[in-house]
Amino acid sequence: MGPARVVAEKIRRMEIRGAGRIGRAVAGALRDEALSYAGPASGFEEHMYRAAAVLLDTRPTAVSLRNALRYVLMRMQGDDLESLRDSVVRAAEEFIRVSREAVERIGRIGSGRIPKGSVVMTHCNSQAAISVILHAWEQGRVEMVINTETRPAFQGHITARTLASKGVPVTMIIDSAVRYFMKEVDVVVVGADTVASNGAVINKIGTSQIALAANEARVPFLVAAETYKFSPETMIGKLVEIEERDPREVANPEDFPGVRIRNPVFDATPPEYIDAIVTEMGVISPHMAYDIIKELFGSMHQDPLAKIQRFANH
Ligand code: RI2
Repeated sequence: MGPARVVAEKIRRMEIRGAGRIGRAVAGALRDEALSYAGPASGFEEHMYRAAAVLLDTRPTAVSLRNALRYVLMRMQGDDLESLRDSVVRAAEEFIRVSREAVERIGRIGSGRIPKGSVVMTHCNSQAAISVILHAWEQGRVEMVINTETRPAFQGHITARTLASKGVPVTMIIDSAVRYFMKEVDVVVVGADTVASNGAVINKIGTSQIALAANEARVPFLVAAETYKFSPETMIGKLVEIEERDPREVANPEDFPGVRIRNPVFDATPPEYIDAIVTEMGVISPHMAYDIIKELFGSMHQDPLAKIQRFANH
């Protein structure tokens, strides 16, 4: 099995998860495919598009996956095998480096938005949100973090352990206790899988309910998102597909005869409920999402995704 298939399987099984990690893993898989390719130069581009198609078909919601593929394949160029391969390796490594730096920068920028002595609520497991919280913690701004366990995959457990290992006081709650605790919260910080051009944020299921509860209690709601989580597709009216995973992640259907179990894993929080999105380029209002996408993707002459999809369909 080639590197792309191995990584695709891990992403599908959620062994590799989290929008940023998925993007970096995808870029790394393309780099490894390029390095292990042993055919003629004339077959290199097709080989890379086929590898990208294998990766594309894993998780549909997080645009970081598609933007990582775009980033690398847009930069694929050369007259011979060596230069083609070099261009892919260079682009993939650049994406990985830029992505890591973005998470760090978001932490530094976002921490300024956490008032001193804050109780911070977070949901699921977001490296970008954790970066904000840890930078704020180092600056003495965080009194406590309340985090949700995040059913059904319990990624909140990772968040709780990560924060506790850094000495941050953490209280873990069940997802449905969010409104009960909101009166104790000063600010909510969550991550994003995709930011749509209208400023809506698609993140782990339950995020929109937290935003509603925060709005009701007048608690600021911040999203930490690298700019490669902004979706160019949504500029032309495409809706973000919400992944629905195996119901057995929720409960064993055999224990519930006659019951349909559903497991959507993301939801959309409308821009009206979001106070700010912290990106590595700065803090923006969700209503500026369109401008960011236009700036980043407006000059894209040909979207490599269309070509990847052709290989995915064959
Ligand atoms: P970072 C995760 O999705 C969560 O929804 C999280 O908020 C988001 O990705 C962003 O995570 P999943 O892959 O990129 O766990 O900030 O379904 O780490």
